Amino acid sequence: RVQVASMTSGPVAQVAKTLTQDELKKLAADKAVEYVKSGMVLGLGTGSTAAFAVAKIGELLKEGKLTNIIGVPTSKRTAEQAESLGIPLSVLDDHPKIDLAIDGADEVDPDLNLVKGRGGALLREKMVEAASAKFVVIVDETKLVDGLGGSGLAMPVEVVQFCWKYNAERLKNLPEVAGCEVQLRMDGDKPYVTDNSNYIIDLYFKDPIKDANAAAKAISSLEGVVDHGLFLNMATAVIIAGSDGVSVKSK
Ligand code: ABF
Repeated sequence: RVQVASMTSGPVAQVAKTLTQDELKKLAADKAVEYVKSGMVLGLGTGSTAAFAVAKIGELLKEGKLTNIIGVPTSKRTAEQAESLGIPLSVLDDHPKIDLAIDGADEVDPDLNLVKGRGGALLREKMVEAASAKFVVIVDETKLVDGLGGSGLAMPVEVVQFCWKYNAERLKNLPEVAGCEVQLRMDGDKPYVTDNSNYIIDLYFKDPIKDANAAAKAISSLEGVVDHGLFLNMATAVIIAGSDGVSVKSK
């Protein structure tokens, strides 16, 4: 739980309000949905924070406060949630231009570069968000890092199933990610399989990645790598909910 202090008027009285991480995620999501206008084609993100945004869009549609929205989901999970809320859905084949995408992230650096994909949906997220005129990221303040890879948590790489061990070894040996540990993502006692029938190899760093652009390029250059969780220069704005309230950072 995170302490949020709000000032009352009069003598210096401070009312401390305690918000859960979920409440912070919802604050960021609701703020992002303020950017949504009727008639927009929307990229719908994946993950617990994005789910709050999808829920809010569904609510506004139901109340008639938003109309003519088309959602392009970034995962099967999000498609199911959106469908259950009555949000009309489409795909990039039919709507290649998206007005606004809203999605969470795992790490945000000071230049608004991101690590995404711990939820396993990185490929569709990247495709949809790259096709979006605006990409608004929603996070609670625990996602802020000084350098990508710095949280010590996984940076995912989606690979084809064929000879994944060979590719895990090649990833580990790339000088651009020197020192990282690699691990096949599991789902119980079986490998985790993405919506695109691929595997995920998670990279763990002891220190932030020195040159994220060089790392992204080197990882992408390996045959059999489908995509990776480095989302560089993609975010238009990042909405951060934290102990000081909600702030919006944009480039
Ligand atoms: C998606 O959801 C992913 O890119 C990221 O891995 C994850 C963040 O999840 P949460 O919002 O649940 O922390 O945005």
